[in-house]
This record gives sequence, C-alpha cells and structure tokens, in this order.
Amino acid sequence: MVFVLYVDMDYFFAACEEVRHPDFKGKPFVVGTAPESERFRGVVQTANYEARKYGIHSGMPSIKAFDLYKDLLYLHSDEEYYESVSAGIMKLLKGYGKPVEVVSVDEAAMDITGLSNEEALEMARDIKKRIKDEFKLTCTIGISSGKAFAKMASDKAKPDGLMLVKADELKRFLYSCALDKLPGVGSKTYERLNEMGISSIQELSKSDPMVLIDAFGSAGKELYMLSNGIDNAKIVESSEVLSIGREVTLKNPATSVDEIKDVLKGLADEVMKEVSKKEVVFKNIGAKVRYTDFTTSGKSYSLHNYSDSEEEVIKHAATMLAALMKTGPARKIGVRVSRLVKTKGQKKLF
Ligand code: TTP
Ligand code: MG
Ligand code: MG
Repeated sequence: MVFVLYVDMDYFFAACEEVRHPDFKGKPFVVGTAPESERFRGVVQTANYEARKYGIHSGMPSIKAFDLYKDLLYLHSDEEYYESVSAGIMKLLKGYGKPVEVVSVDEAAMDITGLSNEEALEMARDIKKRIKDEFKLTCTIGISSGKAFAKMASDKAKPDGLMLVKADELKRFLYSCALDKLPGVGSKTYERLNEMGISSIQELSKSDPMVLIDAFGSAGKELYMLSNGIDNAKIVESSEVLSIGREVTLKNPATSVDEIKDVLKGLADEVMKEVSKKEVVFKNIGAKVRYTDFTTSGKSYSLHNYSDSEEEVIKHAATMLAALMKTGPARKIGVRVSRLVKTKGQKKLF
C-alpha cells in the first residue's frame, strides 16, 4: 500500500475570505452561490467554524442559514480567487519533491512511501507551518497507509489538526469512524447497507464479500477491502503545470454571450492547443470577466471526470460567462482549465 500524507484545507472558501476581510475573523459567516444582493436565494458553499456552531453547513439553502443565525455575515463566492490560492498551496506541496495528486480545490494526496512515521510527522508539521506563514491559512493533515485512510484521518482531526494512523492502529481507527465516513459510502450506499443490516465499518468488514459484490458490483468489493484496511489506490501525480488559461480584451464591451461566441471559441482553441501540447487532461474549467469599471469576477466548474474536450470547455465557460455578465458588460474575458493530470505514462483516467 502507498504511504499517504493527505492535506485538506480548513473551511477553505471562508478562510480565503478571512485573509482579505480580517474583520470577519471570529464572526459567523458563510460564502454562498448568490450575489450579496440576492443572498437569500442560493446555497451555502461553506461556513466558518463560528457559523457551524449554529448548525450551518455546506449545501444548505442560504435562507435556512439566516434562519439559524440572523446576523450571519455573507459573501458571494469568488471561485477564481480560491483557485488561485489553491494553486499556490499545491505548488508549495509539490516543492517537497514527492508525487502530489490534486484531489479537489482544497485537497491533495502526497505519496510519501519510504518515509518513517517520524519523518512523515515532521514533514506534516513543516507543511502546516509553511501554509500558515505563507497563506495565513490552516489545514488538517492525515497520514496513513492508503489514500482513503489518510483522508479519513484528516476528516477526523479537523480543524487545524494532524493525525497519523499507524499500521497496527488502522483497524481500531476504522472501527471508531462512522460508516458514512468511509470513502465510497454516499447517502444511497449508506441506506442500502443499512437495509442489509450493516450499520458500522466493523459490520461491513465482517460481512460476506459476495453479498456486497451482488449488491454494488466492483464497488462492493472495494468497500469490503477498505473496511478491512486495504486500499490499493495509487497516487495519480498531477501535472507540474497547474493551469492553462487565455484571456482577451474585447473590441467593444459585451453584454451577452452571443456577442462573444467567436472570441470564446478562439480562446478555447488556444487553451486546447496548449492542453494537447502539454499532454494533460483537466477536471476543472474556469471563466472570468473584467468589467468596464476594471473590477474582475470569476467562476469555476468541476467536472466529474478528467476531460480533453473543447466542447465541454466552451459549454461550461459560456454558462459561467453568461452568469458573470449579468453583473455588467465585459471588457475582457478569460478561460482557464485546471486540476491537470498528465496523460503520458499513466493508466487510463477517463
Ligand atoms: P470541504 O473541504 O468539503 O470543506 P471546507 O474546506 O469548507 O471545510 P472543512 O474544514 O470541513 O474541510 O470543501 C472545500 C471547499 O469546496 C469549501 O470551502 C467550499 C467548496 N464546497 C462547495 O462549494 N460546495 C459544497 O457542497 C462543499 C462540501 C464544498
Ligand atoms: Mg476543506
Ligand atoms: Mg476538501
């Protein structure tokens, strides 16, 4: 199994906002999908820990969050900014010279096979300190043999934590976690397992693998293996190039996507040329607009699978640009792909 150091940033979008709004620190606040003037419309993307004390969490309709705490502070999501902070953190992690898999905007798994437990802990402390010094952000790090278990350890140690689960403690650790904390056990699988009489990781580990395979196919086998402390997942090293983007100033400020169709296609062409030259696939698409008053705003979209499709870039960028242009005319637009993974020398990813 791979020895893994897993980093997950604490309340990431909200923490990024605290960096540029220090006055928000210590007060309950959320980052939501809707603009500030329509704050009761969208959903909460994340809540800082002060807001979580009131039961506010990711995915909750913002209106409900305000019901739970009426003086809640609110900010409109600026995903382009969070992506740029994320890119900086990923670069810092890659600087340790170990293979790094960028798992999501605020998560990365590092293959540290060969290090001792003590060396792994020392590296984790160093990473935490540097992220704090350089970005004013906290993260939680889990270390274990197996990506899934390292992630579970980081979940358990949140916030601002560090947890090493040694090989001989793995079983006890797994049994101490709730069944729905096992990667792969989403709400549907959880219900289905409950119906089968399985309500804990320990019960899962002692169940009949054939019954699990019958019910869930190969995912059933995976669940059985994980519950028994076996995770064969490899770390899929992300490309050194963190993102590929192009932007262009428009001849005339545009108010609708229709007006910039050709420009968008041109940008996507250039981005895709670079994508194939660098031999990567991407999992994230970003778009940004500079308005006539020179302020900028961006959005990003995560795909379910790695892609190399220009159509997908154009489709999602158009949707995001349309949403961004609701705020005002655009004088400059940009398109970017990120979460890049090399296609060369790796197993089929999509
Ligand atoms: P998470 O790592 O799941 O959550 P978090 O970083 O906010 O908090 P924690 O301390 O528990 O790790 O997600 C990372 C970011 O992704 C989060 O800050 C906002 C965004 N996100 C959404 O936009 N929608 C969602 O439903 C979730 C869960 C996250
Ligand atoms: Mg996080
Ligand atoms: Mg995360």
